[in-house]
Amino acid sequence: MEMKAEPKVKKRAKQDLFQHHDYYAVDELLSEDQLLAREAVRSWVKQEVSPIIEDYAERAECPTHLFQGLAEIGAFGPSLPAEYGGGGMDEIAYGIIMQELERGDSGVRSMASVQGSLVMYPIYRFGSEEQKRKFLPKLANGELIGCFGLTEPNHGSNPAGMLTNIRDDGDAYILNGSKMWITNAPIADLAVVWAKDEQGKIIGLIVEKDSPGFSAPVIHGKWSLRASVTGELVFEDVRVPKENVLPNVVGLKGPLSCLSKARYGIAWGAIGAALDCYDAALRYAKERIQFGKPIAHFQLTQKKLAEMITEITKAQLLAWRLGSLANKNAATPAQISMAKRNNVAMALNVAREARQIHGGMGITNEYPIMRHMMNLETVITYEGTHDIHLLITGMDITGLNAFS
Ligand code: TGC
Ligand code: FAD
Repeated sequence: MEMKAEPKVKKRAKQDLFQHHDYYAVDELLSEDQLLAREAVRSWVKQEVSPIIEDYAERAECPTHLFQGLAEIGAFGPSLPAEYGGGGMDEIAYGIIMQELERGDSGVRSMASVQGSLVMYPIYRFGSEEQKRKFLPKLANGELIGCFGLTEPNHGSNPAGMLTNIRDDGDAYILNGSKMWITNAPIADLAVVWAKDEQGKIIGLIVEKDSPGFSAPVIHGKWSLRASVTGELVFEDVRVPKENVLPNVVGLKGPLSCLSKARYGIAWGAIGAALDCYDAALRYAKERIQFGKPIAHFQLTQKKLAEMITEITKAQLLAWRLGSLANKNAATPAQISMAKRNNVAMALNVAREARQIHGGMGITNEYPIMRHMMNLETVITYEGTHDIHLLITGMDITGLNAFS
């Protein structure tokens, strides 16, 4: 991708006053490396993201110059092996990095989630050695930007019904179909695309940007995730060399395994958005005077703040425990679903309560609340909707499949 330099527009540099909140001393459960990773990403977010993000979100423009910085702080594939350009860290460090990024903006966390968990991870897990060597280091250092194409216009929650297909043509496959709602699609150099072969089996392909017949138009008009670019992927008789097929997976478990990796990151990420809203609301409540007192003095405001930190604390503990399981390779997809669902819904509720505490000011871009709230409407939908994750839990505990 050709990176745009940060434009020299006059921007209101926002002061980022965020302070961490750790009511149950969860930090005591973290290793020195995990804490160091958190500090590094937090200070990068304060310096590079917070001052510009409201302006980019307002203009509905992706701050593409941040890809380079994200690569430099190791946000792409933090828990993938270092030999392929990953960070070589553990799953909790990966989660914490996502939390800090989403504290800045869900769209910035999305840039990292897609690149690391939905593009690098499938190539690492299902790719050939040649594919790994060719693509992973350049994805890790931000030289190449990738996207992940699973959702279609008529198949969102039910990707098994996908219509995108390939036909054998000697040394290549001919790819036809379309994908919808694809993060980073319009700026990506390559797309990991899931399609059905002539036997109806789902396989993964790496489709490179300049392939004739391949286009990636922008989806305009989003009121959510405005600092992230979303597009379609359109394939009209695109020739994909057979060497670009991911050789080591067949079936829906391929893309769903990538989703498990990314959903795990979102379970942590959402806590970051919630912490930012809570932090702003706590500060505002102590400063804003009504009826001769700070509004924090009133019981109804205290109820809101107390419930917010209670829910954040529960989410922090859920994420930490999930991370401990993931470090032993023992986190099940259903456990990941529970944490993604709970923590994103928690963050959205915290954002709504924080908005109330800010009164009229809460709807302005002087505070991060509305941006987080609008972003979280996407986060509660993508990577499996709130209800789909509930049904995954339902299936896991009853053994009965509500999808069929
Ligand atoms: P089902 O029969 O249940 O499963 C098919 C095969 O997959 C396995 N499996 C998983 N493997 C790993 N991780 C998971 N989370 C898995 N879930 C299922 C399963 O064991 C089975 O394996 P095998 O060996 O028996 O073949 O499949 P189903 O068709 O009944 O679907 C179940 C359902 C509804 C849960 C699934 O389709 C689903 O999760 N739907 C939601 C779709 C979704 O999340 N889409 C996300 C698109 S990507 C995106 O949103 C990126 S946003 C990025 C950003 O900007 O951050
Ligand atoms: P639908 O599946 O049509 O669902 C509509 C409603 O019906 C939801 O409330 C859902 O919960 C409900 N529903 C569906 N089935 C059931 C059921 N069985 N029981 C009860 N209720 C049900 N996808 C990608 O592949 N790659 C990306 O990079 C990507 N990025 C995205 C970025 C953004 C900004 C957005 C908004 C989406 C992105 N997505 C991406 C797509 C996302 O994963 C889908 O939007 C999501 O999976 C839901 O699919 P859908 O929008 O088609 O909704």
